[in-house]
Amino acid sequence: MPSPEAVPTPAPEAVPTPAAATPATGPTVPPTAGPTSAATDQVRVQLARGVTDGGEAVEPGLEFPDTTERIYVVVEGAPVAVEDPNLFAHWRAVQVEGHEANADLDYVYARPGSRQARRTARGWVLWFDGPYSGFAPGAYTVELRGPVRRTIAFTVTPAAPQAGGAEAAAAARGLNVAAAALGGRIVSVTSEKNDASRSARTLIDGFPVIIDDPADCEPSCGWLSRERATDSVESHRANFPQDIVFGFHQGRRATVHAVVIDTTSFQHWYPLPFKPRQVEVWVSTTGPTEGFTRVAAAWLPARLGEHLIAFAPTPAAFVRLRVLSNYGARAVHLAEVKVLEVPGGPSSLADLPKNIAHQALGGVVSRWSSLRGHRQAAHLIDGDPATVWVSHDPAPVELVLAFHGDQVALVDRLVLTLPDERTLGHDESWPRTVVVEATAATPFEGFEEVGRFAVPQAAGDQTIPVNRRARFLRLRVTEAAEGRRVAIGEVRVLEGTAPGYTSILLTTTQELERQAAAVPPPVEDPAAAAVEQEANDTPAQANPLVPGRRVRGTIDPLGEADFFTLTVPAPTGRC
Ligand SMILES: [Ca+2]
Ligand SMILES: [Ca+2]
Repeated sequence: MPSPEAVPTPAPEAVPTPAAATPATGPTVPPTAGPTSAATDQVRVQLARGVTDGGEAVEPGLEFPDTTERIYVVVEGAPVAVEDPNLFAHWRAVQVEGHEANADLDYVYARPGSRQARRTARGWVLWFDGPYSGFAPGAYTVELRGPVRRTIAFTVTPAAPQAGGAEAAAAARGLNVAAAALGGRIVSVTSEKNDASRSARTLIDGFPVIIDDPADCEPSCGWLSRERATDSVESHRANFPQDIVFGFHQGRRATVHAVVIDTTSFQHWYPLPFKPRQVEVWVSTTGPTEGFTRVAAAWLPARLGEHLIAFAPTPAAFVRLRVLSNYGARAVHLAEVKVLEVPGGPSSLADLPKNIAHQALGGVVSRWSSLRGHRQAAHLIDGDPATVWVSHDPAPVELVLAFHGDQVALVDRLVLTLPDERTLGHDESWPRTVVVEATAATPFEGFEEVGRFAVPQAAGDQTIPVNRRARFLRLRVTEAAEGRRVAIGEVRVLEGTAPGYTSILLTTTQELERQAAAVPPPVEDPAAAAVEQEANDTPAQANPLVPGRRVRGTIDPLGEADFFTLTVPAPTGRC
């Protein structure tokens, strides 16, 4: 649970305000069509946020903020002022965030001894505490059945602004100072399912999920809170708030202006009911458990993907994300959280060498010439020197690296981490001579040599100066111990700085998408490409493939299979 620190009063504009009260005289809702008895016409029914001991509605209305914890149906007048009126209320979510249309929520009976109804001097009061998710925004009805037959429609409106969607998040700019690859860290969390694949740590590793087995959500599945203790609504709500506190590189302050929350799940794991509904962002410049002020409150629609919570630029040494509710599941799940520094001004990370090859910062190994089984190329850029890439073949072997959105980056230097000698297999060795090349074109063309380097033969970091702009960087290991495979623990590419140069990490996803869309499609030479001939849906109908000639096919309808055939001549000599 959160520490019992002094919590500042929420900003007035974010405090839920009750909806305007309906006048307390006259029927709130006209009786539904159909025959009604004279006695029923004397009945008054109101919805309200409260009720007095005497049975009078408090703050009656037909519109309630989504912070409302209970809604009352206040029924006054004959014939309900009897011991057991056989009256019941059917609560329904007509069109409500996080629910199917017309979802049944609850039936409440007005009977002596009911936990959700009581008799008053004026009639009966029935109430509903909402589903686990609470009263999420949307349109509801409550239908009274029995001696009083009414359908009352009411709405629930958000008390806080709606978070921006995926497009707004894609346009948000700023270094993600919470990213572990940029020195960010989890300072504290009120609960986590485990300290590995479902920990708060997985919120800052750069990906919604990281899996190494398509059937299992490991090793990074996003943060999962503890589960509610029991399945009562009270127990569910007692599981909140859940707080995660983020800190930055070397405990520094940053001026921040947005938090991006990614609710993506792995396959069907942790579906929408696990996602947060109401959240708040708090910042502190004094300590991880004190001095927090709230800078934003928002509600998140029940959708997978990124949500943006923007706020006025504010200095922060600690950012606390507070989850006030979810969409009803027994725990809360989040995949990734970014805290964005205000761009354009002095950066808290100005002096931090940024490893733009790191997979969490958009780096990729776009080509490799040789790979030994499970010693993946991704091991080169995962930030962990202990995970090692090993080539399948002896030198020469080569790798091509690319950076965030295939942008041209100013590369200051390249750092190879040579694995500890004791961890090398008997047939593995360090690179001895490497050639570094750069291109602004494609992973296949335009490479110019940056230099040829003798790699000092010692475990640990070996630095190679580059000082060159590159869209793709090729590392050719031209020499290693004879007959042995090449092993490298990590390749870091450190971004340079220069007047007029802006870090490629500041380019937004939206800008990358626009740049990609602006690239004209390649001009097709009709003579250079064959077009598939339908039907080719079975091996017997397979189209021939001609070496050196492209073929264009269409998958239509989705899910169909197209077959092609290739003739491989028999070997003519000894292998
Ligand atoms: Ca993650
Ligand atoms: Ca590694």
